[in-house]
Amino acid sequence: MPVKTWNRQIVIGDVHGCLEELQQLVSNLHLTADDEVIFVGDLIDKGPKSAGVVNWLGNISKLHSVQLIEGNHEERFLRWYATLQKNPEKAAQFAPRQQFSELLAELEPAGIEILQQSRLWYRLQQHDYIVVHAGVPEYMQQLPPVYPRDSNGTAKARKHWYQTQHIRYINDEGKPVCLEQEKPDHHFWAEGYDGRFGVIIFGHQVWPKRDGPRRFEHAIGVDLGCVHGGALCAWIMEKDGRTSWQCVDSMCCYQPLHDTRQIVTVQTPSPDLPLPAGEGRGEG
Ligand SMILES: [Mn+2]
Repeated sequence: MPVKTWNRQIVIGDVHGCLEELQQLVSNLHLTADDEVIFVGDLIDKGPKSAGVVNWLGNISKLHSVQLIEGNHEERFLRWYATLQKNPEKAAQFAPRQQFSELLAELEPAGIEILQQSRLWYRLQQHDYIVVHAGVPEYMQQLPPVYPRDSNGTAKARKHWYQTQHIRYINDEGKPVCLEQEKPDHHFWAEGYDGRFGVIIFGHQVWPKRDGPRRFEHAIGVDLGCVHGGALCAWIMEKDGRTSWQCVDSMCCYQPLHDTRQIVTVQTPSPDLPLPAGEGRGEG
């Protein structure tokens, strides 16, 4: 089957239940049948309307081409949901099972369906870009299978799957470190990424909204912390390779960012890095 030539491919950052902001952003984008929208993952949790976001997406995916990357929050929910169907007793031991039950009760079939179709990564076929939720560690030589539940076979594939959904900092041995255990000599994964899989568009890590999407040499972070009072960001790739971005400011801070380490100061200043050809600033 020939690959469709998209007029625009649009990557939207972590929504975390911010339905009104999402609807405003998508309305501002004036989507046509020649646009494809890719969600970087973490549609749910933290914010006010997780089920509303998923149901709304389930519905617009009937009108538009929508791809959903599985974030760590979707992964947790889908793991609970799969367990619930096979072994309800075991599912009852999951941590926020009450929250998951409430979400499930509100989800429409189209919403569950779109969550179950989510994938680990997506390649923008016309361009050398891929979208993942969190990133890739330096040691990873090959991307894991596109559909995470195909990774059941090997422990290595499962580890790689987990890393693409969780990675933030890397130690001097090139190994990912947990959120609570960073030290000053650890670096953010995208600082050392050599572009082996193409330019990576990622979410998961919150960047200050005033600067727009955070650029690295071979990666761009698009989570501007909407649920934390920042902005919801759309990064846009045009057919001819030009890029831009648009944002909608958060209507309120639904969840304060207690852990200031989640807004990181990366030592490498991004303005010194070469921008991809034709890179342009969008409206803020
Ligand atoms: Mn995340």
